[in-house]
Amino acid sequence: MLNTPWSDGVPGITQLHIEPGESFTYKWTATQYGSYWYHAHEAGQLDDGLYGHLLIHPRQSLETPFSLIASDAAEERAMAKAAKDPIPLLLGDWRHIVSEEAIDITMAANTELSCYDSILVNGKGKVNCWSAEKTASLVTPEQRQILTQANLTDLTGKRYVPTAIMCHNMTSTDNPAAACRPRSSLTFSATPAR
Ligand SMILES: [Cu+2]
Repeated sequence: MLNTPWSDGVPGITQLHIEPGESFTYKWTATQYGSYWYHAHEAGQLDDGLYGHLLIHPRQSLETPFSLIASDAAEERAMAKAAKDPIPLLLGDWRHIVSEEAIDITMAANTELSCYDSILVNGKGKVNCWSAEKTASLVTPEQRQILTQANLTDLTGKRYVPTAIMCHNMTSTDNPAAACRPRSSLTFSATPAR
């Protein structure tokens, strides 16, 4: 983003928000070519799917190094074609709730919601929701023992150890209620990128 930081897309820092119904054209001089991704920097919009693949082609005149590693002309042509028309592979994770709901759950639970429902490959994925019975049938004897100690019978629907147990194990005072009491905290949403 050399000399064009206002197209780096951080609302409130390098540009104004793009309001609903508005559009904004990003213009910058690309100094590197290759495969990149674009993504939102506003609250949970990335979580909600605002990202995609961005391909910057090299100059036509740029010499490629393929001849140095190809064993014949056909292989060199194949490499040139792959560089020119790559097939993007974009992996993402996806929650079946919108980011605002995830933030509400995080605030209510006082712990980050680390649960995702699907893995997406180029925006497509599969939903595989196990029944409570199937989840229960997969609890190991070791997990069963931990659950029993806390007077519980099952892992959560997403095969998590229930919070009550985690709180119990976090305290040395053997007082789960004390370990789990709400603490005042500053919560903000951060989006990992790059
Ligand atoms: Cu970013």
